[in-house]
Amino acid sequence: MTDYDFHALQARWQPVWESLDLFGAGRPTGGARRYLVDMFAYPSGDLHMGHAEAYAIGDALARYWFQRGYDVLHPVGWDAFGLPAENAAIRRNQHPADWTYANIATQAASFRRYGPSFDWRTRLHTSDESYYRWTQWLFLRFQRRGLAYRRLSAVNWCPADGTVLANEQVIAGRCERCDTEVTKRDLTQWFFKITAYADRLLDDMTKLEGHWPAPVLTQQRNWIGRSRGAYLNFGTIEVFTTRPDTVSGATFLVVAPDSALADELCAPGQRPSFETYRTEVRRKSELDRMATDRPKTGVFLGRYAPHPFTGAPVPIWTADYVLAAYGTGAIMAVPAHDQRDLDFARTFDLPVIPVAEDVPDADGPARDAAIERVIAEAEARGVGRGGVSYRLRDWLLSRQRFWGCPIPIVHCGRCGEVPVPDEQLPVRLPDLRGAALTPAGVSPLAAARDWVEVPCPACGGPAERDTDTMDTFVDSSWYFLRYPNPDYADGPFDPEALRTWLPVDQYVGGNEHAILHLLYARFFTKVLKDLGLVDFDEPFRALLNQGQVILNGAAMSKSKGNMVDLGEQLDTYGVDAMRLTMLFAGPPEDDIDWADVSPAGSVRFLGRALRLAGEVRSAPGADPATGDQALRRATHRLVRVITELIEAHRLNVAVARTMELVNAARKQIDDGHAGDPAVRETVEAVTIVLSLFAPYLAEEMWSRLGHEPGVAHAGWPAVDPALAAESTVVCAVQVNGKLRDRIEVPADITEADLTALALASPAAAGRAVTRTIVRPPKLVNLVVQP
Ligand code: ANZ
Ligand code: ZN
Repeated sequence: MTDYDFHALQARWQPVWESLDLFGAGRPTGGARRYLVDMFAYPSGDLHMGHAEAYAIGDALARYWFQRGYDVLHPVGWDAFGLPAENAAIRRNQHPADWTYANIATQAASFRRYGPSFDWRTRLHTSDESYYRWTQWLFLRFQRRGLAYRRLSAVNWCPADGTVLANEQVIAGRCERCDTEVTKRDLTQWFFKITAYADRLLDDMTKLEGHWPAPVLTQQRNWIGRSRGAYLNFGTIEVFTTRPDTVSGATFLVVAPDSALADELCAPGQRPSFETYRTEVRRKSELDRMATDRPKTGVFLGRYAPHPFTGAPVPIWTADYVLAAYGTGAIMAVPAHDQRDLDFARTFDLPVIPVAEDVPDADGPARDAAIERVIAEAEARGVGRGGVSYRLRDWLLSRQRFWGCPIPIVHCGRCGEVPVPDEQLPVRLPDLRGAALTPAGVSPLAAARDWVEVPCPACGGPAERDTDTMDTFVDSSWYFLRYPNPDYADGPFDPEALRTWLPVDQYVGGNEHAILHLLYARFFTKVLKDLGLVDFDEPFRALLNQGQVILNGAAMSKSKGNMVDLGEQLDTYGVDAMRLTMLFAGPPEDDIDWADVSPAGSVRFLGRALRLAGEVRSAPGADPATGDQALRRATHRLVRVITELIEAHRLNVAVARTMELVNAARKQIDDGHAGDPAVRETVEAVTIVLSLFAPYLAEEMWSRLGHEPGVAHAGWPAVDPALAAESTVVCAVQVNGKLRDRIEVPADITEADLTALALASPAAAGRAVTRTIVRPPKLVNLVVQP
């Protein structure tokens, strides 16, 4: 019934495409440009279903831009450093580099089969020396500006694995790998001072409004968490409160148990119970501590502080529901207004005093006025000030792990932290193998003594390299800047190429990156702007979050054993049917349940489309104007609609409309009109539209239609507005109020188009029109000099 052999098509066209170098963007023509970035892949194993979906979406958009004649940059690269690769390699007794580059080779081969419109010259791997050299260079620019600094910090610690864990590796308070309860440990760590950019990260989001998914913007706002309120002094203890208007109801203070303040304040008699409590608290995750429904626990510290307005002694407690890292790490408790404070007061029998001039919590304006009054009074008395607090913390970037970018700092007993000079970059990873890679409490790099011990770059004395590596989110915070010229040797990115391509017009990726990666990339861009290295302050103009591919309502995971293997699916249904299924399943943002879709149905549809191409009997270039007008109107209307749908990223509906086009052509052929040039027009339009969704098949159709290979650049089908109009109406053309002509116009014609048509009509010929009165679509009155 069909001769659709997708394996044969893939084998035929893949080498042709490679030889034609269809998507090289190295040579922009000077026309309008579009830069599309798919979030780059993490090389753990082969490509999976999630990649197939994301890249089908990104590629459809990139190919659309190619067809519209833009200069398009659609790059490819790998986020190649990182902990999962390191762990997987250690488990397999392999070196992380060997494991990672083997996976990259596998994924690259899979990409070539999948056929995205990548410019392979952009290819980069963040673990290459030629890349991480510049990650280090950038780190040093941040450090010089005071935006990278070191301080003691409590980190997640897995006692069983003897290693520090990233927050993402702590699942419900336990180590993701061995399920041991995670504790806190104090280590000196590197941080990026992202908090210095909190306001700009928040305020610049107005530029992204309407171009980024609203939930992502909301999540970023909440993550940054700017609260307005006041800092009030209870003696030497400063608290942050969003409700200074309730200060008269403050009956006790609570200090975070893991703060230095609690430790300082604790009276000698209370120390044993305080320390026992603190040990307990350190085992708990922040999330647990913040949960409102937990029974309240805490310890009296044996001290009092004076109330800022009355001077009355207020008892100081410590309790886990106050976090060290938010506000000042200390609160005034107002049990009459705050539920957690009330629960605590009831548990420990502390007084509850209603606020005198009781402000209804819900009455915004009255409350705001009361807040302003109290702030003014506190400022007048010198016991406080209005201020803001942020939930955002500085970005902890040190990792005590091997497979990452080494931190280019040397520690010297005499000179302190000394940056490695630029000309000595990159600081290469030491050549460690086998057991030396296994983390054991300190970074594995510390074991490479001949690597660690170096002369101080400043004084030449004995010194040691920093043995931490950087969080992989550092690598991914700037890769999109290097893509346009990944071989650039004079800096992290080529300023000329940057001017050509940046910022990114469309970023495509999963919403697991709604916060960290996207926030970090935005932060980097702003710092680079301040350093004068780029001239824009938002990296991604538009963002599309594709959904996930799930199965029977559940996320696919190795541990659940419900993975659908992409390779097997591609073997069974072919690349094009897989891509089409991904796009047709629903809006790009929605999850796709693989149990609900039909790749076999996609195969059948593609087979029907292919058959059309073999049946067209008119010659290439035949004038469709002589063909069936009803088919032409259907075609132009559908192409117009498909264009609008693609522009709006409603790819699933665009696929559905393409199916209608196929049906329309089919009917005309079945009615015996295979030689009608209008049929060719329709089938060519189908082919070009399908080149976005099913490129191998489209190339084959294009060839059967008698064209040279390279359907990717055939050019988007031109829409004739008259044919594409939903319907036409007859418009009266009057001259000085008298009917002179009737013209057929699209029912939805614009005022400008109708004016132009009327002025070109015979009724206007040779007359000096002084004014036009246009009532689209039915009436035009031309006012002329008598
Ligand atoms: C007194 C008060 C009365 C408060 C009241 C709230 C309601 P957001 O909006 O999230 O910024 N708080 C301050 N620092 C804290 C910390 N380190 N750990 C836990 N809670 C802390 O929350 C600000 C409010 O959270 C602050 O205002 C403080 O409690 C508490 F009717 O002060 B409030
Ligand atoms: Zn020195």
